[in-house]
Amino acid sequence: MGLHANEKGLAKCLVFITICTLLISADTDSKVSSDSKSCGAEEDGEKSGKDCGCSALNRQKNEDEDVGSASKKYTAEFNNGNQEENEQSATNQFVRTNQMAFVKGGTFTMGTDEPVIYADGESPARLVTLTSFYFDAYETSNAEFDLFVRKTGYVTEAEQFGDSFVLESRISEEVKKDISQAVAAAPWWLPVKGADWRHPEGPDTDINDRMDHPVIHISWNDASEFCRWAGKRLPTEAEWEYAARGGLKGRLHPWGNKELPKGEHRMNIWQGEFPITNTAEDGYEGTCPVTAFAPNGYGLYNTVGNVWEWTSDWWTNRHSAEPQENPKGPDNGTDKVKKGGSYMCHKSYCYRYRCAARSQNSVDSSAANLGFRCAADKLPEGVECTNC
Ligand SMILES: [Ca+2]
Ligand SMILES: [Ca+2]
Repeated sequence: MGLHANEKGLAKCLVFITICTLLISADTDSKVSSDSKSCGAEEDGEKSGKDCGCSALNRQKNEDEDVGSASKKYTAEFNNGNQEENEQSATNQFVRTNQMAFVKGGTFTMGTDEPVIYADGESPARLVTLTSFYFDAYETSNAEFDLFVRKTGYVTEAEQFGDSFVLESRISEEVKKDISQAVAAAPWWLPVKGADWRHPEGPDTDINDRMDHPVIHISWNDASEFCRWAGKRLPTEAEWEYAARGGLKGRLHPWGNKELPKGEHRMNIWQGEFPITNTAEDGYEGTCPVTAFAPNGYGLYNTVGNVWEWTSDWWTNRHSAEPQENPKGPDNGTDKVKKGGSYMCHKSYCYRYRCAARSQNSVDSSAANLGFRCAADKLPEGVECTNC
């Protein structure tokens, strides 16, 4: 029961009006209000500090739910030890993308003294010294996550909660008509029942033709569990940023300062008017294969853009300007830091596809633009090093 062209136009107008209304009304919310103030701190008066809803997707706390308990993390089948059949059926038809690059330690300037989104804690610039580490060359793909699930029976938090956030324009009309709530500060996000890593836009979608795309709808807890299984760990924020900078000093992006060097797209972000039109000039409306676009100086693909990537650090937006060695973030907190921005980022709403940019979510949050990659102190057995 599709909408006619005129109705579609009307629907778009209504969506836009609703968004404007909600954005204005969201100013009464203290969090959004403080973010909005950051817009005033921008040098060029662009709208880039508007909250894109990046951090608005935290799950509501429900004391009655015990989703995170260990017994629920793995299917009953696996809890009962019946895993042989699943391991045998593990698919080998996809080229493994679990390679890691050796990132030689050193001292770099983390953050920036020219923050674009001040409230995110992008400043101050501080000298950080890191020990050498290994870093996944690619975002974790659906194929890699599928292997993990087949071998362990792991059940993600989105599957346990029964829903996850999806961009409104990517949801089918059929699924959309059953959704009544939205995120006040970011109404283009809708909670979709049955959306999870296997069903990225809801129960009527699948990943069959996206096995080489990054796995999405992955919570911080899920990502940590995967990395541990792979003999790896999540990177610290400092490691992520050092790796993403690829050896360049003080640049906006992993390749330099220009968003389109020589007119060439170097990452998967949003072109057009967010969230109404997505022209996909970079070739991708949603996620792209983890191998797409040129790598940075350290041989790392899609650090900025494509999907946000979890780090191990708890969130704070206050940092000391003093030099630090192997910083790991605050001892505790409510949210974890994510880096890199995603295919939904546009300069007008979410100018966060910069090395120094950052955002946060709670550990059980998941969304259609949130993934991860792992780091390691030692190269795990069976993992190829791309530059050793
Ligand atoms: Ca794109
Ligand atoms: Ca990324």
